[in-house]
Amino acid sequence: VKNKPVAIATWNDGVPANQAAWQVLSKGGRALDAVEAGVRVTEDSQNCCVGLGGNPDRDGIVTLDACIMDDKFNCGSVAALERIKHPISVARAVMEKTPHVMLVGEGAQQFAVAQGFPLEPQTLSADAANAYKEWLKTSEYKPVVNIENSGNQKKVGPVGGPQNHDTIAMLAMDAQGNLSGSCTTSGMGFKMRGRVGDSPIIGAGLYVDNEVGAAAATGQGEDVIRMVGSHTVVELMRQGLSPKAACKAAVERILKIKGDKAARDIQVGFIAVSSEGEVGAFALQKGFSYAVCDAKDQKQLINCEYLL
Ligand code: SD4
Repeated sequence: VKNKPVAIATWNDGVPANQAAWQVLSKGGRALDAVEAGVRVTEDSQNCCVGLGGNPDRDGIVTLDACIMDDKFNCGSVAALERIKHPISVARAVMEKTPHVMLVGEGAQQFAVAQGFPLEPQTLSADAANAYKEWLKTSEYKPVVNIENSGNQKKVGPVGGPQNHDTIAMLAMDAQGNLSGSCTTSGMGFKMRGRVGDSPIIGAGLYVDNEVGAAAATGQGEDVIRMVGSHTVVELMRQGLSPKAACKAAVERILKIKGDKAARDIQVGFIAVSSEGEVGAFALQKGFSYAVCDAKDQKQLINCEYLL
């Protein structure tokens, strides 16, 4: 018997996001609608590191990445999108209303505006403005391991932003047993202008194969891209691994590629759900939390197991 409906999302922000997803899932709605509605909550919250409230690039401009994938291999993505509040919904519009999978930069913004998304002012949230001011003192790009213990948000990071991660990824299975996933981020703070991470890359930040399962990533995007993280997790599940074991094996691969020493400077976390509705996750380092929501309990927040 499948455990459905179910939603799993990254970090502490996954809890309120899951609850918005649950509004859709508990009424028999589609997983696709649930994962969009869920992460829109996080994109909306100005004091969080996702969406327009997130940290800017090193030129002081917030650029957003997002992608979405449904149960039929339909997918849509935007990268380096500026001044649009809900990149996840633009990604969905790319999926549903264009012949393409991915739009970037100016073209993505043009498309969003043509679709009726309001163009927001180019400003920084108070937290991001402070963080940027601090960062300018050294202007050193040095990402720090993402940490967020449940119930105890540590103010760590290159510049002490409100939380030192900037992504939410969500996977859901609906009452029909279909899977979908979403991922949205402002990317690594103080990145080079034009830098795109794993989050909007189908296969890296997110992958869904309805017959096998779905996976998503958070953490150092460059290291997720080079081993095509989320697709790797799904393929490991296809070989029979449980969601947690598949996430762990993918993290082990990152450790092998990076080597012991360099791996200590990064964080990567994967979440996964199987086609049976079993959920699991694994992280490289301590401090990754994820949220699970099902009929039993809609507010589970779990400190993820880790390798190092
Ligand atoms: C990126 N994967 O842009 C994102 C960052 C992230 O929590 O997940 N932060 O590389």
